[in-house]
Amino acid sequence: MRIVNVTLIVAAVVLSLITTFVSAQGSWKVVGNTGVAAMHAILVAPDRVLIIDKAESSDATLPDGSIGWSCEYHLDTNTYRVLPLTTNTFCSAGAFLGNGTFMSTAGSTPVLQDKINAQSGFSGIRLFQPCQDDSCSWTELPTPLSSFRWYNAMVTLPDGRTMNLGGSKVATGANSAGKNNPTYEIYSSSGTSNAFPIQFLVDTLPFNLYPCVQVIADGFYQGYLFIFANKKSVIYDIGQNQVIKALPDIPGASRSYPLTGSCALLPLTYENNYNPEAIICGGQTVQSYTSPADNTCGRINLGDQDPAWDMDDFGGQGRIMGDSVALPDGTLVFVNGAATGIAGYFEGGHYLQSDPVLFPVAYNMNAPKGQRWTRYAATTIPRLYHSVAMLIPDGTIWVAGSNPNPNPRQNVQFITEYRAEVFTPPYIDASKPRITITSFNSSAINKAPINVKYSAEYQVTFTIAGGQPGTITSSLIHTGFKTHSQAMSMRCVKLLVDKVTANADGSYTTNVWMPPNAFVTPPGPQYVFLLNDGQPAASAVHVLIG
Ligand SMILES: *[C@@H]1O[C@H](CO)[C@@H](O)[C@H](O)[C@H]1NC(C)=O
Ligand SMILES: *[C@@H]1O[C@H](CO)[C@@H](O)[C@H](O)[C@H]1NC(C)=O
Ligand SMILES: [Cu+2]
Repeated sequence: MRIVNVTLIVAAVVLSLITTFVSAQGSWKVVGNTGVAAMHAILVAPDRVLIIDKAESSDATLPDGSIGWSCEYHLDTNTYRVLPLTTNTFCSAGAFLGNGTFMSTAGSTPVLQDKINAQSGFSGIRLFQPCQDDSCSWTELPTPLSSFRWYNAMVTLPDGRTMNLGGSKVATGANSAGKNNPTYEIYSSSGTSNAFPIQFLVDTLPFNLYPCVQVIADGFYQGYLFIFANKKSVIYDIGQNQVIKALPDIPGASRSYPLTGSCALLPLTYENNYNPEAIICGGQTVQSYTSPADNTCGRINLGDQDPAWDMDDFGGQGRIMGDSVALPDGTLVFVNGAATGIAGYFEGGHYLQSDPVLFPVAYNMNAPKGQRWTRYAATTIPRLYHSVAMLIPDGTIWVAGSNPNPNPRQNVQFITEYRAEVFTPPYIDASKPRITITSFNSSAINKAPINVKYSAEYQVTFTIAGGQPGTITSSLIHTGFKTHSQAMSMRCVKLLVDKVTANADGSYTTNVWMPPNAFVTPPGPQYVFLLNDGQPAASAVHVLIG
């Protein structure tokens, strides 16, 4: 028995050394400190991430000595600026309005403690108008949501309004009929509209918090919404407030809080007329802190009249609370999360999740099944409940957060994590020349967004140090509002690129075509990436489409 064990251990060690060697792709670096725990985050300028925590203690102090629970993290200097708020943003949602103003909604109970004075955020609406200096701050609206929401979802709609979906009326470990808020509401410039009932959020109890909602780009159901929670999904018409089609249940685990999987739209491309496909990965079968996480993904083609789930594994590793990140080369990376347990805070003397999964996996949607996954290099920092990850304009992935402690803690197994890291995927290769975009349709590249229109063509000029351009590709990306393993409004659209011409000054010019309409990607701030032989340019161009 003992000999067998030793043999097994030796074999396991050798195997893991081989795996590490073969799979060491990409690299990790700790870059700074986020000030507040990064429970929610969104890119608001090429060099700025807006971070929203809940009202809780931290080192992020405002000039008056009080503690703030939101800040703007500066990617260029890796420093942060604390932003005052007056309502509790605990487990809230966010989306850009089509005009470029960011909107945060919902939250939780008042928090009144030393240096913190947070009012109830359950029906809060907060606006943030991004800026390029340090002048912008939150505006909290006097006219709130029509009802209380916690763990709600938001999405930017094709007409530029934002939709708010579901949630519970109180904070809870799992939803129930008495706590549920099975409604949605749409914010218009004249204030919030009424809430409409949605039976789907009754049918998906108790695991329907942070539902997934995506605008369908093209095909049979163009312009309708794909809404997913628990194991169920529907194609929904918010114009008529009705289900257009009920889709089959996803096989295997439940996928919504606290059995949290990750839901994303796969990259769209002009090459197949923006055929929309969604993917949902990981989750949990039982609401238990000792249960192994699910190692499956379901992919569904929403371009079909009868969409059906196509199952695959999740890169060989069960994972709960993974964060999805759409890269400009069309791969989808999943990072963060745990191999055991469920989402939630430390309770009853134990963490609700354990066995952090430290390596990202990349999904290539165009590879044959069985060859779609690549395992990337691991970090050393666990990123459990309440962590985030997002693509930033230099093509790397910014990773922050992790706080499974109801009150921030440092001397525990899974600390409240303030360190921000950057993961550099292997497509950034220091041995290959990298391109730098120098102008966009004759405008200099600024931090402020350049206005672009659907269906229009734009000139992009770039330089390339010590090399010739190879195959130039481009994509338009909304990097998403990231929270609780959700990537709200995240979108990646591969753009048509014309041939490259060499200029007399040694630079090069090509033209990129914006997508045809707001179903392919709703209006708002996004980034145009340009890639040379699959390697993204030194920085993407900030645009406001629509
Ligand atoms: C965008 O629209 C919202 C809602 O009407 C408004 O409050 C905000 O000021 C607008 N932002 C800009 C930049 O016009
Ligand atoms: C691109 O810039 C030119 C002038 O530099 C302008 O005439 C043209 O309208 C712009 N294209 C678009 C689609 O805005
Ligand atoms: Cu939460």
